Amino acid sequence: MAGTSLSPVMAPTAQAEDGYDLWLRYAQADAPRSAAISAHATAIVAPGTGPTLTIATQELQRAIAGMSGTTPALSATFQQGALLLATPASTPALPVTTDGLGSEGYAIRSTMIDGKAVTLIAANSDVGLLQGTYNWLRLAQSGESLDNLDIRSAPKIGLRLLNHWDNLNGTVERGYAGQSIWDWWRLPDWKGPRYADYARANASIGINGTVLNNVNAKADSLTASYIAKAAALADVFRPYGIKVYLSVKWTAPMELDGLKTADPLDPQVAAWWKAKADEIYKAIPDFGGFLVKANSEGQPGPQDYNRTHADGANMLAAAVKPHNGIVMWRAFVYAHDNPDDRAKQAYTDFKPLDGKFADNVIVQVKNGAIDFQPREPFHPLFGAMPKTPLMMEFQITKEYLGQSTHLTYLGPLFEETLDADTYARGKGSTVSKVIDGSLEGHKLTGIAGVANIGMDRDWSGSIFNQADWYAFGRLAWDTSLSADSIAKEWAEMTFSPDPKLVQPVVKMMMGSREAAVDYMTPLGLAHVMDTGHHYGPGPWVSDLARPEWNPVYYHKADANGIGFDRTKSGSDAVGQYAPPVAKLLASAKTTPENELLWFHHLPWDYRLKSGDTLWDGLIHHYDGGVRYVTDMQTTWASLKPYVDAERFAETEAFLTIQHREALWWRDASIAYFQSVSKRPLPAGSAAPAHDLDWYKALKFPYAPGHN
Ligand code: GCV
Repeated sequence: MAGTSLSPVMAPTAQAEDGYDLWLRYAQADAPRSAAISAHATAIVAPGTGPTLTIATQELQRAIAGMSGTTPALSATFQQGALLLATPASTPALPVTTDGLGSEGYAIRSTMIDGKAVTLIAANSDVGLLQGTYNWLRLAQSGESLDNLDIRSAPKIGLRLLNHWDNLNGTVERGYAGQSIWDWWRLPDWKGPRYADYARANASIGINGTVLNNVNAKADSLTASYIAKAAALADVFRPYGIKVYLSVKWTAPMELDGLKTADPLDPQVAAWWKAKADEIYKAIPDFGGFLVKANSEGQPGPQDYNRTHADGANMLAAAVKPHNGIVMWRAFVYAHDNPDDRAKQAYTDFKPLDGKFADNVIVQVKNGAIDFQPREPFHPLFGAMPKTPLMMEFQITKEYLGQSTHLTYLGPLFEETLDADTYARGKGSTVSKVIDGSLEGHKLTGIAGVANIGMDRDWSGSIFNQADWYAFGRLAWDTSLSADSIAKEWAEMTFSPDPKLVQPVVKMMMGSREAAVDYMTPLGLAHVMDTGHHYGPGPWVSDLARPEWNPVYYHKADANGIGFDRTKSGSDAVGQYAPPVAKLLASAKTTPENELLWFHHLPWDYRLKSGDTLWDGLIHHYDGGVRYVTDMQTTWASLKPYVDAERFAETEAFLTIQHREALWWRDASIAYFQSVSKRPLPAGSAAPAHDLDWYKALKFPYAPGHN
């Protein structure tokens, strides 16, 4: 019944604000909000006590207790103000239809039942009820009205996955939040509490699958012992509606069982994978399927046997098909012996394979054609393979965007790509419509984010990096959400709904990625990061074995100008886009200025829209990026009264690092480009603090995340 006092088991623990609770803090609300929450949750009525429903009801009790101080009881009967969870099976005469909600969607409605005003959360499944529960809690936490609710929500994208680049030895490739959270060594016997907390956080934002291991995979993850470990995790995640998937190494049949070949058309190879799939499904009946990085950056693959990516994917697809499994085949490929523009190679390899993939294969494409740069134009494969389901791969971990310490909110980056118009079927053919299947009528749909999660107490390496995980999940569930509204609800839940805090926080978040673009890679520059670890600037690097590993390959700066000519007079990468897009990109004048040097090599005197020369404009962007970080420092300092001491201090310290490093980026980049352009700095722009050799001499052999 309402008003039951807080049981010791459910009491929020008195712990430091170390970020462990993410956006699920359920801190005590102010009096009006607390009263509203109590009044709308006088009791909880749920249709059973299965594991998923138990998670939902315990989450409600814990949250409501935390926010209002009272724990609503579980009740079998309706009462005024109850929260009612129901499916058509549990409550045949539901006052709301669940048609169209699928197996994960939900409806929330304020309604009357038996003459009592209640809040109904309805869905077709327990997982849908859990999703509806999290939505209601989002409203309660962020201070939204709980009256007159009438919400319907169902995801358009089927596979909403995290990709962990976690290695079996506990390290994380491109991980900046500590060691892997998978304790492979002590699994399957020891399933620490963090696994359920991980599943809970993911479920709360609608993520429904996780690829446990690095795409640079070890064959060992397919041995019986590692399958048992993956199965143990699957058991923890299942009630949260989360499936597990594995990355596989192409040569696993050779490495594990001594087969002479990994040729996908060899019957023994196919039989090996079929037997392996059967073995996995015996241990994990709802196993999701395989993710494959093949013939990319030294990984083996079907091309080693003169077979195509489709040959490889289809062979694996046949192995998992009897179990309803899928194969996610990555299109992140570029070859050491291919002299063509790296940005063109994935399209060149995959476009001819359109229509050749089995129906349980989905091709996983990075948001841009190079590699998760601070800004990339959308990948030309989106819209170019109408007969093939394509899924998006975003990078949540910030390999190229300041790693753990820079505050660079990725919501705008995700949104920009999802909203980009491919023109594949005329205006309005957005990337979102490609990946949600609506453009070409595909049923198999997906989106993946390379996780930023590790053993750090705050999970993601910083409080603000949590927002990137959050934004990924929310956009995966509903690509029509705005980065701005997501930042707002994240800030409300992570800190407090007080507008005096939320408005400035959202403002600084929303401009922060653009600021990083400005101090790292303005005007469409890309991949000027230092070698290997990708931490900090290295635009001068020109001595690596493969041309496309060198930053000079990407910016092509010389005494006359800068930029990569990808028009017809250059690599003609623009020709890979649909004609209306290609036409715009063919001319510097019609190319969006923030992608200018991605597509064009231009003289230093080229006039930007601002009236600046390209050289002066470049410097002004570097200056603007640093200035933004200074402004974020000022804003954050003003928020001290509204933030707990721990999280305030961490963010303050990280902004100090970011400021120092933004300046380093600016100064090192200017020192280098000036050594090439020989031009004076525009009036008002300070000279770099050191000479170029000083920046070149900086080395970071122990920077994290680099295998
Ligand atoms: C997992 C980039 C990263 C690599 C990563 C690769 C990929 O090259 O630097 O660490 O490898 O992308 O996406 O496969």
